Formats: sequence, C-alpha cells, structure tokens
Amino acid sequence: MDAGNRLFLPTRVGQGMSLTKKSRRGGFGLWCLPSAETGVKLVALLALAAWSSGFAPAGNFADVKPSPQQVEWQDLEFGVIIHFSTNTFLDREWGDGKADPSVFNPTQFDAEQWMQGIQAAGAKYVVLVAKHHDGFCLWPTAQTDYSVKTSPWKNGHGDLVQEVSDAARKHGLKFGVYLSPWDRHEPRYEDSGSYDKYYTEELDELAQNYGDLVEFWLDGAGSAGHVYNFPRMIEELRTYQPNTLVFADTGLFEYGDIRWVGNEQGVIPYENWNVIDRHGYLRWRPVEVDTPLRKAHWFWHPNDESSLKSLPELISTYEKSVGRGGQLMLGLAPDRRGLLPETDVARLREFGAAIHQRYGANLVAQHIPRHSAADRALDGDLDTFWSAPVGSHHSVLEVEFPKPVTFDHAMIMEWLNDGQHVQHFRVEVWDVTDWKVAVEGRAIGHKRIDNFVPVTASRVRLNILASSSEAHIREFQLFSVGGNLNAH
Ligand code: FUL
Repeated sequence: MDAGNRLFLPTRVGQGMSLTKKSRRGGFGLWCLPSAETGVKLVALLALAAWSSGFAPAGNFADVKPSPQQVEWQDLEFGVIIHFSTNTFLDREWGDGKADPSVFNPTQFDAEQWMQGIQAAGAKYVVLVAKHHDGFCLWPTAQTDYSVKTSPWKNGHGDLVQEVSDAARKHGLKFGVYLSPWDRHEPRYEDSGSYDKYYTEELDELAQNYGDLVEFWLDGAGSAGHVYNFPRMIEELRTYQPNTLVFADTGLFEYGDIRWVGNEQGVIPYENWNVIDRHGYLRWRPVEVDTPLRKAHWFWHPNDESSLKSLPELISTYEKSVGRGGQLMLGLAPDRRGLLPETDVARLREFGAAIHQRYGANLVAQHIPRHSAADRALDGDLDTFWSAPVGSHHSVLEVEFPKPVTFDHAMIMEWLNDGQHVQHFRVEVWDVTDWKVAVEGRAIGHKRIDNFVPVTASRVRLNILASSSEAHIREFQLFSVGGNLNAH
C-alpha cells in the first residue's frame, strides 16, 4: 500500500476491522465501527489522514458553502445517464467481461436521435457510460483492444464517446462520463498497482480528448475488497478537468463533490440538507438520484416495454428528487439498433411537456409589485434573490394579488451561494381574519416543490420560522396544477 492509498480511506488504516458492503454502489470500503481498543488508534490516524489531505473540521453546518462549480451544477437539476455496450446485445445488466467485441454492432446508431429525446425531456446534461463493469470501452482507447476498435461497428473506426459528446454539445447539453473502476475483463485488475495505472491512463484519455466534462461518475459497484489509488486518479482528472464534479458514494467523501442518494428508486428522503457530516468533517455534498427510465434495467432488454415508467411515476420521481432539492439522473438505454426506442422517446417528450405544463405558469407573475427588495424573489428571474435582514433568523415574504388566486403547489428556491439556511417554513394564506397554513416544511435548498389541497387567497406569505442565518430566497412561485399525484 503506498502513501496515496493510506490517505485515500482513513478507514483502511484500521486493520482488523471487517468490511461491510452497505450498498452495491458503496463497495469501495465502508468499514464497521472500530472496537474500543482500535478506536483511539483510529481517531489519531483519522486526524493524521485529515491533516495530510488538507481537511479541517468545519465549525458548524451553516458555515459550509458550495463551490462555484457545485452551484452551477445544482442549477442543471436534471440529467441523463446512458448505458449502451455489449450488454445491450446480450440481454445482460452486468457483463462478465467475456463478451466478444464482435457482438457490438449497432446498425443505425444516431446520437442526434438520442439528444432529441433527451432535450425534449428537459434534461440539461448527459453522462455516458464509457466503460461498464464488463470492461468494454466505447472509445478507441490505446490501453486495451477490448473496445469499439475491435468491433464491427464502423469497421472498428468509430468513437462513440466522441459522437455522443459532439451531439450533446451541439444540443446545448453538458457532457460527462462514467468509467467503471470494477473491470471484469482487464487481467491487470488482479494487481492493484498496475490496474491503477491502466485506469488512470483510460481516465487521462477521457479527460483530455472530449472537452469539458461536467461530471465524472465513480461507481463503487463490484469493487468491494479492491484497493484503488483514488488520490492519484482524482489528481489526474483534476489536472485536465479542474471543474468536473465527481459523483461518488459517501465512502469516497474526500474525492466526491456530489453524493449518491443511496437508492435507485428516484427518491430523496426528506429532509435533504446539502451539508453532510462524515467522521466530524462537514462538506457541501449535493445529492444526485439515479433511476432508470425502465424499471430496474440500466441496459436495454428485448420485450421489456412493460417496464417503462409511466408518466405519473416520472412526475412523482421529479417531485421527489428535483422537488426535494436534489439532482435527477434518469437512466436511458439505446437498443440494438443504436437508437432510443420510440416508446422511450415518446415518454421523454410527455415527461418534458408535463413538467412544463405543471410549472410553466407561475401565478406569482400576477402579483402587485411591492417596489422593494422582496420583488427579487417574485420576479421569475433566477439571477436575483431576496435577502432577509442581515443576521435575522425569522422573516416573512408576503405576496399580494389584485384578485384572489387559486393554487395547489408552491415552489421555493434558496440562493445557495452563501449556504443553506432555511430550517423551518410555512406557506400561509390570509383567510378573512387570520393566516392559515397551506403547507409546512423544514429544508428548502436548491428547490422545494410542495403540493397541498387547493387554496384561494389574495394574500399569501412565505413565513420563515427559523433560519440559521438570514434567508436568501431566489424564487417563491405558486401554481395551479390540479390533482395531487404525491402529496407530501
Ligand atoms: C450501478 C451499476 O452496477 C449499474 O449497472 C448501473 O451502472 C448503475 C447506474 O450503477 O452501480
């Protein structure tokens, strides 16, 4: 084990502790709590590891702020992850690494067609699985022959990463990659040192040849027990891609900029706070929720149309991910032709249209202007925000309408650059003599969507009952959607 490895996982220093694989994704080494006698040693080593890697414990949650890259990424809200490889042709989810490259032969591959569906859904970025666990690479890497280079597709002259990256950018979508650490084909996987070199060189190619990467997926699935030199990998990535956000399980706390939600159902448990604590170290780690468009399948399978998520399921997913302050990552699977199935494209279009229809007509646009700073939370402009009085822990934002409006959804956004502050809020309506509560919640974060029984009023207020510092409200919007799919 070299110095890099020791620094990677403080948990690895506690020899004798047993490995607990908490989840498929978190296989990188999540260890049980230390026993009493190893505890002291562990604390000392943790401190050493933390010091050596430039970590200092933050004082409290409210002091932790996002990086500019995280702020920008959180604004994207919705992305897709694309799985397309030898598995597609063999009816598999996890390839064993023995598939012959000759099976990879899409006859009508068209990245443009993918992007049209993706754009219609309203997604803002695309993450391509450049190599899944079977080790087959979708670009002509110089590190192995196990790639498109030895497949019949375009007579071995194709570069799928290039085509998808070009098409995404052409459509104004950001692009990122997934490069599976677990590799069931590469013989060097048996030897950590030489595999690290192999993986890092693959990563180098992706980081240097395909433009800016918005996100880099570090997936822990299948890696339990394997030792990787993550500091080296991430240093390499950062050399060429200083702004890429690394997605990882909280087991890779030091290296991840974004955290996995812990399920593949498309649900963020509420309350969702951007700052999390791991071993006493507080960091801004916004959450991403990956879930496939076809239930439980990341790759395309024949006769699988019935697993396509329904429109109500997708809307519910949206409201339980984006609507709970997180990022939605929807899994798409092109078929053996190399096209997104028509059924899937139609569903993506319906989904995009439904979100637009639900949240396109903000009733607050009809409010009586207040000619004060409060208008900045009511103007539909994401570049402005209202700030409650400096140092306040309680504040009220009131909206008045020329005539009563009826609404059943509220959407609130915090301006997060200075941290996530709102801890308790109510949306209230004036009812002749008193304020009545339409909905009550705790965390807001990037975006919070609430639904409730319809209310009609000409005075509405966002009552912030508690905030760790003055609240910064980017938007307060109201909608009449009709029909509550998933009341909170
Ligand atoms: C998981 C993998 O094991 C699945 O095959 C898929 O790639 C999903 C997005 O991540 O960990």
